[in-house]
Amino acid sequence: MTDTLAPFTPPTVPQERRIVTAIPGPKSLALHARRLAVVPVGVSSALPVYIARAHGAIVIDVDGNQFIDLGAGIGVTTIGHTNDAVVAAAAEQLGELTHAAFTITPYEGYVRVAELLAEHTPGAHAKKTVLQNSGAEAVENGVKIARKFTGKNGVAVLDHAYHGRTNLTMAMTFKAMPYALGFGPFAGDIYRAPNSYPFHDGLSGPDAAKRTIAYLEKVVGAADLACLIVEPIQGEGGFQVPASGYLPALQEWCTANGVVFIADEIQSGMARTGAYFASEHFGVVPDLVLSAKGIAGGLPLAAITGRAEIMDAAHPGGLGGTFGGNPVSAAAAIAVFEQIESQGLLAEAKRIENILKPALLELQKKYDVIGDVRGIGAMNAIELVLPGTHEPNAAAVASIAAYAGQNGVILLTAGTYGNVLRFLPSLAISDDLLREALAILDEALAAL
Ligand code: PLZ
Repeated sequence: MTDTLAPFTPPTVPQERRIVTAIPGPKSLALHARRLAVVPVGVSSALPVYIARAHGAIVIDVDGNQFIDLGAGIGVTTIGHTNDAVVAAAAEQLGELTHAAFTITPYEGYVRVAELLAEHTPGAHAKKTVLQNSGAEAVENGVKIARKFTGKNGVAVLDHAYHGRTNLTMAMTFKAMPYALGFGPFAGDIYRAPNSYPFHDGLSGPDAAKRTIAYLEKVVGAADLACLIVEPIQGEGGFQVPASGYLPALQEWCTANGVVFIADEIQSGMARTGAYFASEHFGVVPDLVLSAKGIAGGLPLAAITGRAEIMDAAHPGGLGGTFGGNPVSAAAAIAVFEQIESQGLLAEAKRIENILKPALLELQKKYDVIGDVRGIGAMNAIELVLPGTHEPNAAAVASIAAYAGQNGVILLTAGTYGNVLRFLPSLAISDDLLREALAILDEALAAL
């Protein structure tokens, strides 16, 4: 064993699109054949090109194809793939302390992440944070804490919500296929209420909130509700941006009725929308904020951050987990916060919106399959319809996503009806790469 580590030099990844084989290429096809023998079909891949490395906004597959990544690993590598500062912080931490189990012997990184979240989540009140490994675990723990604090059981969620794949979170997620079908029995005491979906319901924020609240009061009643959990901008469900005034009205009702108001910011948070958390755009200060995905630049980490008095409701030993707040993930998260500040990354989300939004609105004028353009910052989407209607057009979405993949652009779909294309590029994407990807989208629309 040597006592010094060789300095780690990340491989260079030119920030350009380059397709050199059929998609998938021969090496990807060979890997796919191996995978089919040992990985169950339940785990599927939208674009089965096998990725070798990535940096910034470009991923390279094993055949040497370079893709413009508009998905960022489902909104995870928000500050860019293999961000240098994240890689350096994680590499250094890996050699110092890889694991200790915070519930056995604590370490500073966990505490520092909690301090940073207290500072950057909405509201100036005293806050505390529990760290976990995945978004679904953050949701699970948010619900646990809200139940313990209120002494109540009911959990309210919204139509089109996505909260995860564990038993509780499957029950909280709207879309049964593929997330829940056949995987029951499911957790009880979950109540689903209509959301605000301006393109389809045409309701003002206050009217949509009135409908949500009336529903919750009738089907369960605030006296039995521990929490209401909302995604400020819905993710998997289709990037629904609620009408103005909707979320504040829900929050007000929660506060007046002893219901913990939880923002699932797992997809919308951590600089994605040009604010640390999307709640800020809507003027709400959630009791609990859930983060994951973008928080650690690609390493697994999730957090439940909330009002100190709510977070302290759980008794000592009531919260935890072996890996939660792992030192390497925590070091990466600290680097992510540092990068957001030092590189002014919140403004980068706005820069992306300023290119994406007008371009998508132009495409909407050109192609009548685009029913709606919506989103904030680097979290935008188009909803595809049968022309002249509000009926979902999943076939068009599938064919556009496939065309994009064939032409070197990773483009994610979403939506309860599979008829939404979402744009979640990393904040590191250049104007030129973004415009190039939009040109491919234009071609894909023309080819329909
Ligand atoms: N809440 C708002 O977006 C994860 C799911 C990908 P985990 N979304 C991507 C898939 O097909 O499994 C998500 C989310 C919101 C919770 C979650 C769950 O986060 O880290 O996937 O558990």
